[in-house]
Amino acid sequence: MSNSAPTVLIPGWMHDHARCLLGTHFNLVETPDCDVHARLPQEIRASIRGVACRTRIDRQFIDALPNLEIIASYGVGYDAVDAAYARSKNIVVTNTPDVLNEEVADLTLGLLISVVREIPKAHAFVREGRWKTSEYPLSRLTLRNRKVGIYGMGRIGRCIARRIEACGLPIAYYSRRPVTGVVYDYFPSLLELAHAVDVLIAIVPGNPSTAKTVNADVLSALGPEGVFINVGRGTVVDEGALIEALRTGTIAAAGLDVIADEPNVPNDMLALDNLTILPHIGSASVAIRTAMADLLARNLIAWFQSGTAITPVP
Ligand code: A2R
Repeated sequence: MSNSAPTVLIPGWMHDHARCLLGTHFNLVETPDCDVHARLPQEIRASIRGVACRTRIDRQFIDALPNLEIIASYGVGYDAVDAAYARSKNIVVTNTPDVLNEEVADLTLGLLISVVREIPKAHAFVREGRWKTSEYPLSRLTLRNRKVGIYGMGRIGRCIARRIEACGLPIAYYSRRPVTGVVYDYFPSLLELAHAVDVLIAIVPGNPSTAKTVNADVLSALGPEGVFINVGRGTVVDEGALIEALRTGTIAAAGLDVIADEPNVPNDMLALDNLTILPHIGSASVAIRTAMADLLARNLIAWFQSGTAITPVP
């Protein structure tokens, strides 16, 4: 790489496809973590104009890089990046939206059906050789005659809704404002939505405005036949309230692809028979993670070629 190429820092893990693509356009500096103050001398820090990351990026990190122009974050959720502080310093933040919409929606439908029809338990039943001696018990729950509420009718929420429509189920949603062109019933609060449905799917970003919004009141409104699915961010849920609701039958069952403190699953969650937990695999296929890596790298390339990023966050 020529000396005149911009320098891009990769703090911590990065997808190999992104690293290869970035290596053909930029001088790369790699560190094992975000402690750039301790890891890099001042002249190297001053040379860094871009960051490609999947780690927490806080004020201290941003302040350590005086000539930083762009932070390209891997994933659609960018709650790990202090985007407001970056904006205040005229640093662009990009994420990787859209390329993962259908993949996350596929996983959501799979998780919903798994929870309701007990697919993981039925699989374990066969594996354990129990089919030879007994029939698997009928599932207490069914998807039939349910109404599905979607908390967050954004890019992924709309892809989930299309799949729910194909299941023949009515849909309602809550976001802070009705979405133009979306025909499903709109509710102006999460609590009202929860009262009106018996499946609630959360697909909102993790940030202070959504923190612990799925709380005891919302779960109680969902009701004893209620099923809760979370494929957005774990911070959206009051996990203590969810555990209690599942333990006491306030709701019937839940499926989580995300928890608040990944990968540390609370023991109280693991003990619940009516909770299915996945290890945050919504977008986790080889093809889609490569597409996300590609978009991350193309954001940095576009920025340094034209001064405009492809997918800056709002
Ligand atoms: O409220 P709006 O009109 O901004 O609608 C967005 C909604 N949303 C909220 N709804 C209620 N209360 C809030 N405090 C709130 N904050 C955001 O979530 C919009 O309908 C939806 C987010 O849609 P998108 O920005 O298109 O995100 P996308 O690509 O669907 O991904 C959603 C999240 C990511 O942020 C990751 O955390 C996860 O899924 O992968």
